[in-house]
Amino acid sequence: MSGGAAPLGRGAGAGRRPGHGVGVGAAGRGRDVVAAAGPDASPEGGPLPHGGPLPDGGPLPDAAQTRAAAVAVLDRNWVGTHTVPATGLYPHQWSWDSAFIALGLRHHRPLRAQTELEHLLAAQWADGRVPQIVYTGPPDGYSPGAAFWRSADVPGTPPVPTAGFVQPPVHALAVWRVHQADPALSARRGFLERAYPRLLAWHEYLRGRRDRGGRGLAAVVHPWETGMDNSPLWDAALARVPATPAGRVPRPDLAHAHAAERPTDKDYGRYFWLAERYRDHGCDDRDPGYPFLMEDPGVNALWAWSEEALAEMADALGAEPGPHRRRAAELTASLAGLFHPGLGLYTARDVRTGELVPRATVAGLVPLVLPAAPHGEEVLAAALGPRFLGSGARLVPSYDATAADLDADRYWRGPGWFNTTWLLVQALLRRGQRATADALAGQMRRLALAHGFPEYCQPWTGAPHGTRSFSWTAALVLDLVAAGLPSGG
Ligand code: 9WN
Repeated sequence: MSGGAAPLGRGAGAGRRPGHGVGVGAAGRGRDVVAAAGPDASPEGGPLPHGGPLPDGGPLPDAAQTRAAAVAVLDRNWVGTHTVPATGLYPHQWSWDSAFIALGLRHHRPLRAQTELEHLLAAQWADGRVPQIVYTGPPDGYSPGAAFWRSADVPGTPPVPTAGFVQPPVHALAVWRVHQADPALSARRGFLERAYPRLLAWHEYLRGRRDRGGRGLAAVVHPWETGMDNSPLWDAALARVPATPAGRVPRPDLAHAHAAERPTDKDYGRYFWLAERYRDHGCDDRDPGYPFLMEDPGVNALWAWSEEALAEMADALGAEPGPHRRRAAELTASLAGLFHPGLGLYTARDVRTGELVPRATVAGLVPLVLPAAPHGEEVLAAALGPRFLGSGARLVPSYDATAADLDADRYWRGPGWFNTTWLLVQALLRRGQRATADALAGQMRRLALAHGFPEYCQPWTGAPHGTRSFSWTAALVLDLVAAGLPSGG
């Protein structure tokens, strides 16, 4: 085990690398003591065997104590109709956050879980899109806010102000699991009956308006739509996008999180330019000159998984499940087009150039949630190998541990997130990899409780980053505890 500090000789915050087997007991050593490794270094012991253990994380905190702490976060962030991701940094309702939050809330307060999803779905646009953000908090609490989007000016928008973009379609999965948590309550309230047609329209929007590449996959029009804002997957495409000058881009986020952990001003200038262009074209997806169109493996895999959930719902409602099963299978098969043979995992395709982006990110592992994903064994090996868990990470790194431009502290360019780690736990369970799923679930529970449910962590030291009391961290930990993960916990 390496334990000493090793300066990296690059810019502060850039390129921090995992040490050999850093993991257990490394939490608390601090963010500057991660050992350096050369660009070609691979962690001691190489890739984990399938089902092999992650570093032992020490004793597991008590389940009842964990549950109580997670519930306290969710109760604090509940605002009567939905849960904010975090007070301060994210004071409105976010789309995929609410789906993850509902997955945890269902164990604690099923009525609240239903209400959470209903509040989001009530903000659906007439064209079927479920918006990235429903603005309900203070007008100047987040940027871009309701005044930026002026959604009321667009025909077919709901009475409540929303963003024009969307986020990954994990909602049908959430609705189905929330229903299953309390079918009697769901039946009494007509929860499933009311949600199902909205989910159909949502998936129809993706199919009808977003298959911009003609390959049967949805394209995103902004990094925010993937939920993985500053992932290295977007760098090359963003480089073609003009930037709104920094003076016109408010950054209230920097009052709540350290600038070294958030996207840069340069990124934000381009995010705003794209958002302004999209808004100024009436949020119409047919803008022919729009410069950013990407097929993301995470978004499309979650869509396929949600399509499977729609089939279950159709069955329960006496509707026809067959079309959903077919679409789930077609979507899953279409993911083959995003497989990068050199990296051995999925990546994004730039619809404008037709090229696959040669970067290994956690989005490329998300299709593992689909048992029939093409190249599944290879991608599983990548997940367990030196770029990800085989690096000794405690949460799945958001970016390739062996990449020269890894930044272990900055948002989606290295840190481990609890939702993507939870997704990998689900994938491992669906693939019979119980031991590894247990080990990851244990790390999630330890880090969440030790650090007050952080937004994300340095994956090798476990040092917490971003905001604290983050709702989906609490909700997904609650889900693990309810599912008895890790085994015997
Ligand atoms: C932009 C709310 C959201 C998450 C995203 C995460 C972050 C927003 C931001 O916070 O994105 O949507 O301001 O950075 O990247 O996944 O949904 O928690």
